[in-house]
Amino acid sequence: MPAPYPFLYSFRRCPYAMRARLALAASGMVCELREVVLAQKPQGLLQASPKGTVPVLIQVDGAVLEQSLDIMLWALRGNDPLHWLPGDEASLQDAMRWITQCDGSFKRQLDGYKYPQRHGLPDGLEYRTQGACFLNRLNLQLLAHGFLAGKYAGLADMAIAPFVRQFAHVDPVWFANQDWPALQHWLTAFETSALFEQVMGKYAAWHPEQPAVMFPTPGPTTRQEQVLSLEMHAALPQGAKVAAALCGA
Ligand SMILES: N[C@@H](CCC(=O)N[C@@H](CS)C(=O)NCC(=O)O)C(=O)O
Repeated sequence: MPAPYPFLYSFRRCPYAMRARLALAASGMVCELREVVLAQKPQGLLQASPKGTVPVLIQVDGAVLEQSLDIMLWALRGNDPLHWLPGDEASLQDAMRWITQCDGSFKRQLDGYKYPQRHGLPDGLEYRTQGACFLNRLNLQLLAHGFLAGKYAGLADMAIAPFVRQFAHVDPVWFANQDWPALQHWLTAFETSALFEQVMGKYAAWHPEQPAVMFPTPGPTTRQEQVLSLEMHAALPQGAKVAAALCGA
């Protein structure tokens, strides 16, 4: 008999798992959440996806999605009430370019900044400087448009914000002191959103005997989230709006 719901193997603090949960919560596609301890991965996860990373989503027919972006696209193609999916091919390619940069060079810089000792370095400052280039570009895009996706938050914003959050949290004082008003505002709006709260619930590590934990838990209505998006745009700092105008937004 097929499973009644997809299973999502997830890890609360993993930015890839966060982006998957964000899309699932936005879409309302219900699944059974299995919180993973990375040091003790469940057999079911490794059988479905031997590469052993999270998130992994197992659909009711047994098909396996083992990349966070694929899980986002699957959820949003199933239901996209917040219109996160880009409306045309060119916008989708734009979003994919941002996400590819985030998952490639920026993720390496983030890891080097967080864990310099793994690279034999006394500190992560060189990686921080490199990562700041990507953040500068994000800030300019946000100044010009409000969101990476344009006027409202979309796929690129939600795929990338969890990684920017990690970068900011390495040294919050340094991050706050950078001249990135739009980026700082965007990140604060993300971290204080009802949607973020909804996807950051804490769960004990999954074990096979436990009752199913369903995700998403009831959260903000579509309408509330849309209002939030509007507020996020309207609340851009004055300087950012002027700069956005100058950039031709
Ligand atoms: N390309 C994968 C990357 C996922 C990934 O690297 N997840 C990390 C956690 S943030 C992981 O599971 N690492 C395996 C481990 O630490 O054992 C995706 O987009 O889903």
